[in-house]
Amino acid sequence: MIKPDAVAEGHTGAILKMIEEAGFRVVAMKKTQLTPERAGQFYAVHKERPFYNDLCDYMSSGAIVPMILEKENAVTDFRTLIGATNPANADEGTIRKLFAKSIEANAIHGSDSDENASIEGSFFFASTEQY
Ligand code: DGI
Repeated sequence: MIKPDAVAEGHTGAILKMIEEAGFRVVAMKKTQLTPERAGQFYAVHKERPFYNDLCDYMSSGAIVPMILEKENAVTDFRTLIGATNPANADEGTIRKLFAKSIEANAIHGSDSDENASIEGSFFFASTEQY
């Protein structure tokens, strides 16, 4: 998911180019916006964290571009491509190093397991939107 800061600043195309050049196939993609309630559902795992309310406000502050991506070792390879959560710790050449503004407005989300990728894919896309 390309996050509100990166979409608002016009980085969607550049990020998509990096994703495709890294060998990922786009199975589904759209532009949409979350309500704070839906952002809260998406990040429910962080409900008890001190940054949860700010995260929900930020994630619903503008348009996002969710995608389902396919590749061998997709979860691991995508997390390598996006870099560390805090852009200050992200490796050179990663999406977060290039485009993230802060630990919260960090440009992009990637699922952390195959199981969560499936859950998060279904959160945004019907099966008839996946090709
Ligand atoms: O999987 P990640 O997005 O790399 O990281 P995560 O699942 O640990 O956290 C989800 C999001 O929550 C992260 O992209 C940005 C936000 N976040 C995580 N840790 C902090 C944070 N936001 C703030 N303000 N402070 C944090 O320590």
